[in-house]
Amino acid sequence: MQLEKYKIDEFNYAQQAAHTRKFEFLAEGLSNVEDVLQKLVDFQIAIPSWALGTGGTRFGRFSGGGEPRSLEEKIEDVGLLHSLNRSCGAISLHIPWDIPQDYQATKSLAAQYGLTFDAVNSNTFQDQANQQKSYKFGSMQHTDKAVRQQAIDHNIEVIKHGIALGSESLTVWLADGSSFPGQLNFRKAFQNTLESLQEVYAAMPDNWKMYVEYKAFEPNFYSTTIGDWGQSLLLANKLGDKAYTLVDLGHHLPNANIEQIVSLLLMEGKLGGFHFNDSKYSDDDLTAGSIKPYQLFLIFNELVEGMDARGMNHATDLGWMIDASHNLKDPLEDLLQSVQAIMIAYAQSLIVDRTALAEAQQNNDVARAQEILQDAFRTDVRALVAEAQVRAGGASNALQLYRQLKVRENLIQERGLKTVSSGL
Ligand code: LRH
Ligand code: MN
Ligand code: MN
Repeated sequence: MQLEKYKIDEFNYAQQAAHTRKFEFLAEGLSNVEDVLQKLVDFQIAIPSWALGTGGTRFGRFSGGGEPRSLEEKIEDVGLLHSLNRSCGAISLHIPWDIPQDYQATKSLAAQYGLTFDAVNSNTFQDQANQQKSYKFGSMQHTDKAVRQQAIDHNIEVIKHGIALGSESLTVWLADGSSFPGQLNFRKAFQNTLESLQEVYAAMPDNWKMYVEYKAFEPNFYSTTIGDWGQSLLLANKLGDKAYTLVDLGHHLPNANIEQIVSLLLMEGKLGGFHFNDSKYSDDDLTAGSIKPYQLFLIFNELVEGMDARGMNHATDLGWMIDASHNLKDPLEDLLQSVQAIMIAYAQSLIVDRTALAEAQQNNDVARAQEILQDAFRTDVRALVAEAQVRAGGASNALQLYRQLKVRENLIQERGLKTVSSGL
């Protein structure tokens, strides 16, 4: 489905009076509006190719219809999202769920929609049909060198796909671990993982980054070999300058202080990227900002503070991605909501009075420090985000326009009601 620009312009025109009123009221109270707007325009969040179809749980899956049936249709879906909000200009592929057949054609299709290829993701947590060795007892940690080699070769293959598409990073998430005490020698598992990663690292071009993603538990329930940011950082440090820790918001034990983790990883120059989602219990993969919006804001507050302190470019120096799953909602609607929640948290963190906050911290003025943060968090910045997206060529309310244009109904017409997208 093509989304013509005039439809966005017509929509914005109809909304203009109401939007301008809200924006001007908000802008009046801010000292750095133009700077914030430019940062919001520049900020892009990658969409994972596996989040475009209905996910599921191990108990069931209820397809919503009109799901993308191919990589081309996935690119088309991300293109739709990007033309609506101008904030998701990249797609992230999971191999072998999505294998490009013709690199040039895939690249030029993406370019038509203004999309680039973000991190490529390897998959050694499932056995594929034509696979020689099984990952049942792990991949890079495995006791059998042949299994480890298979995992290494797969990752090198993924890098090759990425190079051909113009990606510049590899995300490695391993399901490796153990489900029962005694099953694993922790030290050997870690050493095997390190050695395997070293071989993959050596195959990466110099301008590439490796993101080492950690996760506390699942699918293993006793130990995970890269289970927390300490284990990931240890690996990243041993691997070298091109290796970083990747934070997925759903991968922590309950009540973890993720904003503090972010701050220290930034301090060490070892924060690589993000997988955004939200959760009530653990890796629920819910819409970003839907359960704990204050936490999302506090994380962005540390990101902005830490990146500014190191002179980093917010838009380009870290990898930003959504990693979510949709069991109930239309995946495209859900992704629009996630992007918006991320943009709102980012905008709020950009309007924090940093000088006043530093002063309050220096003076141990706890109440004042809290007020400063909550002032920003309680500011309704939606018109600011909308203004940035309109300036970038998007709609002032992407979700509303998505519904108005009956995008899902059109996709069902085109693709059918019973479609199944590859992924989780
Ligand atoms: C693991 C994870 C990881 C995978 C994705 C499908 O829970 O977050 O990033 O690649 O989900
Ligand atoms: Mn993830
Ligand atoms: Mn996850």
